[in-house]
Amino acid sequence: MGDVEGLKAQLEELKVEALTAFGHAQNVADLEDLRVNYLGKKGALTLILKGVGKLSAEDRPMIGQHVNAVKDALSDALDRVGSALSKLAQQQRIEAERIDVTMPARRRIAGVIHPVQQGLNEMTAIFAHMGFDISEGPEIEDEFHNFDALNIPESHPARAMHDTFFIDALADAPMLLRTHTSPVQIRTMKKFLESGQEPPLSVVAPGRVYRCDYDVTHSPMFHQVEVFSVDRGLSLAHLKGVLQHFLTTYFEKDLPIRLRPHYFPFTEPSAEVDIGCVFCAGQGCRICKGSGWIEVLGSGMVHPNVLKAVGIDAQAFSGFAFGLGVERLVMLKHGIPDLRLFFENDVRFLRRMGA
Ligand code: 2NM
Repeated sequence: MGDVEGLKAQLEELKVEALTAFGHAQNVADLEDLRVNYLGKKGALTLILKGVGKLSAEDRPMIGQHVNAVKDALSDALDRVGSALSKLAQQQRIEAERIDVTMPARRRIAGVIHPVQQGLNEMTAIFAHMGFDISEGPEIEDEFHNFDALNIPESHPARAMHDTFFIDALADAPMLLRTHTSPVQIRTMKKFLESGQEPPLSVVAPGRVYRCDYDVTHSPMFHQVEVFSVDRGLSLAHLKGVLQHFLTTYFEKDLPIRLRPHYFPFTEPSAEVDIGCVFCAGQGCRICKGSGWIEVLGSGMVHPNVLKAVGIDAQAFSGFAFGLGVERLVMLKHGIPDLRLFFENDVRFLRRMGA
């Protein structure tokens, strides 16, 4: 009988101890450890159960009931504490992962189109709308396409080494960085004729060009847009009409233009083209040096030697052509004071100009 009372007391003590321990469990893992300690195969309750075997046959059922009652009580407690702990853990996770949807979004840093590229695109689009084809070509050229075909003689100062970047100037067929985009015009005309077609042909050639020139108003790399049109009966009047439309469209302003006689090897006659000063509306200011006019590009009627070089009958056809510096026109349009701003890539400038 003493054994029975002893076991009962042990069971009661174990129950109190286990329930207290469950109540102090901090998380589900701790609780699982406790379950193994008390109810597992080598747990405290199982140990006590082994003592039951030594009891007499009539004592055993009573103690068995007690053991089962303690087991049930502990199991119930484990379930309750377990679900409370996992609910708590979930709440903590939700709290930790909470997102404040009212926070301002992080700003996406998007690039902008460089103002020179933007100008190039705008200018090219104006000619494309007039029906000109857009043509591009290599930046590394030979002397034929860059000079000879354009009626620029061997002796011309532009061909000198100090004006042109030659690649192996002493080679039999020296290559060079194109000094204008006119060689693209030459290539386009040749290809057009070789395909068996006849003018009219109207082309705009935008792109990078290179000259040995580096000061406040010159960069060794800059951008050009060159334009030409070949057909029967083209005259200076067609040239002036296209220029007038282009310049008023690009500057978004009704501008007066004038052609001043000039000389280029590849056009005859040749003219420099002025617009009424965009800064003083022709009144005369520091920028236009009091003249009321600003020079914007060079132009002329394509020289018969150029037409002949590509195989066009210069008796039957005539053409007009002009070329402009993109940086210079973009500066005039936006009042940009210094060419170097285009090449320093200060993001404050680029972003302010950017589209
Ligand atoms: C200029 C001025 C005048 C020009 C000539 C040609 C070509 F290939 F058709 F002969 N393209 N561009 C030209 C004419 C360029 O730049 C100041």
